[in-house]
Amino acid sequence: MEQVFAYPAKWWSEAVAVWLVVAVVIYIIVAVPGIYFIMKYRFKPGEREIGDHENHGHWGLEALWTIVPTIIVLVLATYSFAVFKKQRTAPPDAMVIKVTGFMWGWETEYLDEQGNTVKKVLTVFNPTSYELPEDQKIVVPAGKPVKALLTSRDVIHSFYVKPAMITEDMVPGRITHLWFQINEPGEYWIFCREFCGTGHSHMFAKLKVVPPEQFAAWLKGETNVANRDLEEGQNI
Ligand SMILES: [Cu+2]
Repeated sequence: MEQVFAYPAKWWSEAVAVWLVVAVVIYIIVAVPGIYFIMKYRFKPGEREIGDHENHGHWGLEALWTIVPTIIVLVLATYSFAVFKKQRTAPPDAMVIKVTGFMWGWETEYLDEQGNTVKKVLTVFNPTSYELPEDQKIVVPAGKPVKALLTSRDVIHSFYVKPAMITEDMVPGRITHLWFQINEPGEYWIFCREFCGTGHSHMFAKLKVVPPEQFAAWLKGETNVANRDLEEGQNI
């Protein structure tokens, strides 16, 4: 079976491929005869001048080029709406986090089923580096859907999970949401995707995707690699 790297990235990539193929095929069908007809029927003095001939159209052709594009539009619209619904609706077993953006950083809360915060990660502003200490990384389990509730403390930010190809505005006073799933453990970028002031270019976070057992241990605080690293870092 094909190994899927991330959702909804997979569906976006498929949708782009579908639209691209349809667009290129239509372009060729329209442009090639178009160029041919421009050449063949171009104006030549004494030939095919006004009044030379009369054309009453062709009902079959008219019907064909009305019905076929209508079908294409309906198919694309239905397919695209299905993709939209899938990427918008988090699977029921999704783990929930809440991310609050601020000038300039992120506060990530891990919520239990009752909506209580069980762990918090604060990613603070660093204008001089694109590295992050371990305990400022947003940790999530690999192969599990994650629903992120989003808001902001000041201006509008945007939470962009690069490997999952998904972004959503963080608006003060409002909770927006997105969901993603990354199947391959690793470290990935998160960026703010809405210009939010002079620190915007350093408003990033790292998404650390780990195997589920490792995530469970991290959440319980059994292996808080994070704090240990920070202490070591502070000693340097
Ligand atoms: Cu921002």
